[in-house]
Amino acid sequence: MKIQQEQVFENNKKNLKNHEESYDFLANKLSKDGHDVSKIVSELSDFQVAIPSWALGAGGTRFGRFSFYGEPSSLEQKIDDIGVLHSLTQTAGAVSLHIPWDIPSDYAAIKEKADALNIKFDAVNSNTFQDQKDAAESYKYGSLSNTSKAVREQAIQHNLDVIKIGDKLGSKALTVWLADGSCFPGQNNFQTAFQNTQDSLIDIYKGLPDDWKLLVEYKPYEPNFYSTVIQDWGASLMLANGCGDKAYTLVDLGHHLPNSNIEQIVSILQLKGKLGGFHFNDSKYGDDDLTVGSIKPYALFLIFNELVYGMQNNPQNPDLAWMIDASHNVKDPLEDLIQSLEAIQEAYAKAMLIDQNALKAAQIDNDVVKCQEILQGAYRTDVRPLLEKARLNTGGALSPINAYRELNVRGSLISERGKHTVATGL
Ligand code: LRH
Ligand code: MN
Ligand code: MN
Repeated sequence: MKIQQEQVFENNKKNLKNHEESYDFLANKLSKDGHDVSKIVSELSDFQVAIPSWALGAGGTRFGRFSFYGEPSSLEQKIDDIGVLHSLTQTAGAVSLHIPWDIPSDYAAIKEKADALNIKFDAVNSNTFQDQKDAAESYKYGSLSNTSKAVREQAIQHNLDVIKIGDKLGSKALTVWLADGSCFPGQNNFQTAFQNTQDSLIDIYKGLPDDWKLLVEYKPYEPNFYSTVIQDWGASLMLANGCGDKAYTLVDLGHHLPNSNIEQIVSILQLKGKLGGFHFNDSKYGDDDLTVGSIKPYALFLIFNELVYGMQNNPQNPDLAWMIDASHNVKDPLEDLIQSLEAIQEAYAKAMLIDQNALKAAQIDNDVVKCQEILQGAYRTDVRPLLEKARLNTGGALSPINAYRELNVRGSLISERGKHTVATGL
């Protein structure tokens, strides 16, 4: 299934007039307020978010999984699905592979397919949280932190293998997320587990090509429910610092205890030049992996406010690896991803409307009310015409969800692939 540019073009026609009216109205108002609207639109077009290879099929919980028909059953088909997302949204120009779930069988063919669809290979993710078939050692009691040297060595070697795989595809970053921790008090020595993790990460770091980054992802709990070795940004930052300049912290929105101030974490990491990557999702309770912006859109906007500030004011921080890390239990995964991409763009656009100079002045004056007015003024603006314009300029759909449905993408995928297919992933 490949969406042709003409199909999108045709589909856009009926909504073009409506779009132009609402865009002109908004652009006019924003220009009067001193915004450079075409710059905002072009920043939106440039903003690309990686789709994880494990999110294209229906996810599940430990209580079960309900298949979504026509799921991709090979990496090739997953890239095709991302191609569909990208042709409609023009913001999904990258894929993030999870190894060994999605090891390419033919590198040249996969690369060729991705190139043809304008999709880049972003960070590669290692997996030492599941035992692999025929592996000599088990990760039941941890991987990089394990008390057994043989287990640690196997986990280190896996990460080095993942770097090699990513290198063949043009990836430039390795993301390490560890499930390592303990389920009961006394099970682990915290210091030994942390030190082992640091030493193992240093061994991996030594195998990192010069132009690569090591992204250390944290998470407070799950699958271990008493302690996790890399439980928060502080642990991640310490480990990254212990490795060197090419190691950074990766923030996953779902990996915080309730009510954590994620925007503050993001902000300070950028100040220190240590924010390397970002996983988008949303949550009500824990690491729920829900559609981005579906539960706490204002929090997402506040996070984007800090990200935009950081991108504009912190040259010491590198460009970030952006990725959606959501799971889909009841929705069509592609529709869910389209909604997530839209929510990300919306939060980004709104954050770009914040008048940073006025905000700074109000902060200096301690005009708390004004500060809030400035933020909420931007947040309350309906920026969707800007998103439409950004998509229109790059050949995308005015309304990706409507186009997806009207072009009967899922129906075509089902007739191509059959109903009962199962994608690899969580
Ligand atoms: C862990 C996580 C991490 C994994 C992915 C499958 O909860 O967020 O990024 O690699 O989920
Ligand atoms: Mn994640
Ligand atoms: Mn997660």
